[in-house]
Amino acid sequence: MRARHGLRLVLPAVGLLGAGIQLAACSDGSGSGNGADAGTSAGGSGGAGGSGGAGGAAGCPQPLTECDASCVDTTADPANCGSCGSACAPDEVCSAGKCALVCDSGLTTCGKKCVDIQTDAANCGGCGKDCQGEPCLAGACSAQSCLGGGLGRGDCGPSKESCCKSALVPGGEFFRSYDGVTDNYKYKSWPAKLSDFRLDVYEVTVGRLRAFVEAGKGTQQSAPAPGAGAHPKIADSGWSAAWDGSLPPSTSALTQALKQGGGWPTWTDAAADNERLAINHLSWSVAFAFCAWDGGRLPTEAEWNYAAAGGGEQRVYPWSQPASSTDISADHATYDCNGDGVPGQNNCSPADILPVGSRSPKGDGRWGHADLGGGEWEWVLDSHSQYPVPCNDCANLSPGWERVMRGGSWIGNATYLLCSTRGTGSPGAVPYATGVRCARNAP
Ligand SMILES: [Ca+2]
Ligand SMILES: [Ca+2]
Repeated sequence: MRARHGLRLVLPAVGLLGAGIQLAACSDGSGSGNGADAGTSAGGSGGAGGSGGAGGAAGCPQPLTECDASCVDTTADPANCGSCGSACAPDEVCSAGKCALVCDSGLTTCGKKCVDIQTDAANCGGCGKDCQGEPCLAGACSAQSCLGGGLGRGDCGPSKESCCKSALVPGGEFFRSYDGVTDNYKYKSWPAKLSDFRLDVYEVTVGRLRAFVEAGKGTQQSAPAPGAGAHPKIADSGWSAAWDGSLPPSTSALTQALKQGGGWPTWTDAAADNERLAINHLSWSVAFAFCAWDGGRLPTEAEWNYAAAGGGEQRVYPWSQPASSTDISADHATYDCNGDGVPGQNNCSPADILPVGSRSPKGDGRWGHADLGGGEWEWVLDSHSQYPVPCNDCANLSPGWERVMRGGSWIGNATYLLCSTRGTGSPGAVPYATGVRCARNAP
């Protein structure tokens, strides 16, 4: 509650009007400090704590190099071979950063480029086989956590597809925490502009997190490299070495944390019946480390809100059609302990936690994302404070605040599932109805 009290002190008047201060009790059941606060921190003027994005000034994502305002691969681009402007002769290729008549051993000639088809996402397993935003690992398009498929990795949703499937979210403009219809969210106070990005269709499953745990990740010894998991257009948004200590000291401590608390953890020490359930009891730090390891990153709060609201459609719920529809039922989402068909706060049990995508396609968002409303709360990158204004690919990275989670959960009521609702928790906590969904950079 410390953050909220501090927050109330800095809220500008427009925030009070727009958000209609509503300090919801932590009745969602997702753990201490995890109550959705329904926009309490949505500030209006970008005062203390705001940290806008750099808006494209942060350069090219690794390993690309900026040459004449374009991002190029200087190891393979015959027009910029080894360095910007170093063009190869017409009959030469660019192999490992050097002009040559033939590609080096181990590389494949794709057009005029020498590429490693084991790892090149535009030529994965063969020339022209584009991974459409997924990484290329061992010649196959797949995020790390779904490599090889199997339970909770290759069998998600109604069509039993890759649990790592991601969908493109076309950039645009919208208003954060606005739907024009529901209480607290009728004011266009917080505009935002976003670039294209990709967002995983499903919440991270137990099966996917198991791949992470089995790889020895998520501990202090295996902390992400500084800068890992950064948003490509937001400076200093990657992992900080200062956070290493917030990770569990060992794998056994990590798995113990996944099981602690008063709720119903989905993690099991051995792969069993839960692999397709969303992982919960997840700390923000482990969620960040997971997404970075998986070739992605945490979505920013603006990105998450944008995907849920259908961008400029400003949907009330992710599935709302028309956008102003307040229709919600057990067909759309798991919430209010309805997963076993018997809803209500007196009827909650582990049977109410269903596999990811169980309410698809009826509950999907505009771009096909499942469980944006309900399922588990989802951590995002941002600190929980005022919304940054202006917001061009922005995130609030202020240290010392709690972190934001969005979307409500299987146990909470419908209010928490509104696209506009914000929740919060301290980064080291393991709130028992909170997991994560990873974002990825657009190709
Ligand atoms: Ca129930
Ligand atoms: Ca969710």
